[in-house]
Amino acid sequence: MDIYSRIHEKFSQKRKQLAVLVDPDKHNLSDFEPLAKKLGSYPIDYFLIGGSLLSKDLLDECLEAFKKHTQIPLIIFPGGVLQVNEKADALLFLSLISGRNPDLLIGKHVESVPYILKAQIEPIATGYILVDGGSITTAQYISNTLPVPANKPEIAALTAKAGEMLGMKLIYLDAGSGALRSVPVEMIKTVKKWIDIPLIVGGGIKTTQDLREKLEAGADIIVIGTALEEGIIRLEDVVELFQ
Ligand code: 1GP
Repeated sequence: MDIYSRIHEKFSQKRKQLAVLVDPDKHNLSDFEPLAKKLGSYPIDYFLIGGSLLSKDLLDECLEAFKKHTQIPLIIFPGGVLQVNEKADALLFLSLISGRNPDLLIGKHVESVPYILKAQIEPIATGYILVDGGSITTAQYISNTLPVPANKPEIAALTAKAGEMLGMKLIYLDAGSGALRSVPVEMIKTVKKWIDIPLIVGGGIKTTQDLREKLEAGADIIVIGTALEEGIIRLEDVVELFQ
């Protein structure tokens, strides 16, 4: 079964899904094997691997270790064309629909086609909406776009609906990695009312209480990275919310 079918099947069954973000840039080469073994022992639905800016060129080694030590699907969360890699199972084919940067709406996609075909990985069309999380994140800076203001849920909802109408298969509301404030519950509830496709929420989630509120508000898939990496939240407590 392809990865999107798997996502959609669980979504149809109203089962909440957990994706753990692994940013290769935040680790050293020797970290990957033990990290993959450790994380791979938990009931995680997907690994999202990538980042807005990779300064160390360790994506390939990271994917290699996770592929070797886990059965959990590996989905690339790309910051650019160079992050297409055949060791992954799928790739979020992100269109930054909250922004007005044509390169991130279609330009990079055109450039990446030969690499995706060669790598034979599944592109999953995703409407990516950056939400203001209280500070400028790497994603905002690198994408050179304005995020949706946190107190404007209706902008996020219409943007998400437009993405769905354009044929996108997922909507991702992201406050950006390490955001000061996560996506507001009110915005999740509003977006959820407007769309019929799975909703991913991530960025700045630091407590299980916050995570639970996101799930209750309507998030179908939660992405968490920084709080796990920094030991602010325990993976044991996170996975419990998805059982
Ligand atoms: C970032 O949504 C992801 O794009 C995860 O964010 O690292 O803040 O958990 P965190």
